[in-house]
Amino acid sequence: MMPLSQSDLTKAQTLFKAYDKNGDQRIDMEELKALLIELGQSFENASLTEYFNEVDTNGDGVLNMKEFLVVFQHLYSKNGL
Ligand SMILES: [Ca+2]
Ligand SMILES: [Ca+2]
Repeated sequence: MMPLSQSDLTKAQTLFKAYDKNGDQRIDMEELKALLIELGQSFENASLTEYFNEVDTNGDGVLNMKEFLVVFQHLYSKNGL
């Protein structure tokens, strides 16, 4: 994993807030799905679940900011967002 620059961190936080539709400071599966679709990533539902479980490292069923940063890095390394 490459370290995130301050501007990447800001970008990640902006995305996080924009897609945290219910404002609970967590990204759930539906919110992640909306984000990925918006960014043009296509996921089969099964692989989305698999992916979500993979990045949800503490297993509480939602992504906190720290967990979301991993998603951000995956997106970043794929598309250079
Ligand atoms: Ca949320
Ligand atoms: Ca989690």
